[in-house]
Amino acid sequence: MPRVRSLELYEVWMPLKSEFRTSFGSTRLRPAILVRVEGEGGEHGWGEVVAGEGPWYSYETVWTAWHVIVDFIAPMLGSVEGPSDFRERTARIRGHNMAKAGVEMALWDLEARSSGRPLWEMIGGVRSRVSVGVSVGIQGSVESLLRVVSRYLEEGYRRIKIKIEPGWDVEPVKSLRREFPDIPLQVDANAAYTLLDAPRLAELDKYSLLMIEQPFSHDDLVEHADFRRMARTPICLDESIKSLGDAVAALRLGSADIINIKPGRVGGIGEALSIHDFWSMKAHKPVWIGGMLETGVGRGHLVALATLPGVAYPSDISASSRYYSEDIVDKPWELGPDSTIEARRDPGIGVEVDEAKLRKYVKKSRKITIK
Ligand code: OSB
Ligand code: MG
Repeated sequence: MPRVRSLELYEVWMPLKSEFRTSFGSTRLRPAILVRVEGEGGEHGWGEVVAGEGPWYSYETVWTAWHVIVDFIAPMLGSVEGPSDFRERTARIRGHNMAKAGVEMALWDLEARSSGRPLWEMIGGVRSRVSVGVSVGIQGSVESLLRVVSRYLEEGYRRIKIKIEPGWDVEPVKSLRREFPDIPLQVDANAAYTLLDAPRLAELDKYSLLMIEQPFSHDDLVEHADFRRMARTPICLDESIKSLGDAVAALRLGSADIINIKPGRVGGIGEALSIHDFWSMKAHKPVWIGGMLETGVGRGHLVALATLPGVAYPSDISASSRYYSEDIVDKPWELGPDSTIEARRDPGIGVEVDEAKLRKYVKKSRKITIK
């Protein structure tokens, strides 16, 4: 990888087509930090910080990420030789995985673009089309849920994931199953339950779900292991897996069948690859790639990861148009045949930021020279 000579940050606020509600909160305007790195020879790379506006999904926010990147990560960048030694060089910074990941992803894109290769090929991807599904927020009524889901099915999405919380779980799943008996269906609780809810969650066993995602606390492995012995539906961890170490512990404890890998949550593509290799190749269990309402930049990194051999369930990577009327990249991600998205052959993540569009949504920007 060429030496990095500058780092640019763009704080963008992207209006969502409709409100996205989960058990931890609701979003209408999605913030993100787009990260651009430039190499000595003028080559560049893009990454995205997926922290939200409040510390709800994780403790990070766009503001903590901005601070950590500007004051701690940028000063360390001078000694980074490539994406693979980024983690080691920034190891003194505890946590702040989303801040680290945004910069690390930009380095991967820079490395791939500089060598003229698609990122997905460079990281060991094995397919040029990835299987995707759509994540549906909590709705005001079962009728509106059925309407929204049928619209996505008509658009071509096959796998449906719905967000659940206490009071919005068995009923919506039962109604969806009645209307659509055969669709691949799964639920995501975003840590909204405790073991006291186990009997209610076990009722979901009747509806042949692909998996239940993160029913218990954001940092729990023990309750998940206990519940896994009480129910038949496979357990998938999202929030609880923040590093390879967490995946190793989850295997040892028997906390999960499946892992949803998000590069932002685990500190970057390097750590995502380690978790993928461990869970799929050592533990022989499936993974898939999760999403955080990314713009076209983050989405490009997700598509690259979804081409990995161990990805065995549809990933949460819908088309740009699922969330945004206008994406900030030149070629918005589109849904292809059989509920797939194509991993482009162009260098890096395969898309470029459209500066005119970016300008419309930027609230703050900053350029830092790397010494
Ligand atoms: O838990 O997977 C999650 C969005 C924001 C925060 C957490 C999650 C999600 C999603 C949406 O489920 C996935 C996507 O389509 O980007
Ligand atoms: Mg989740």
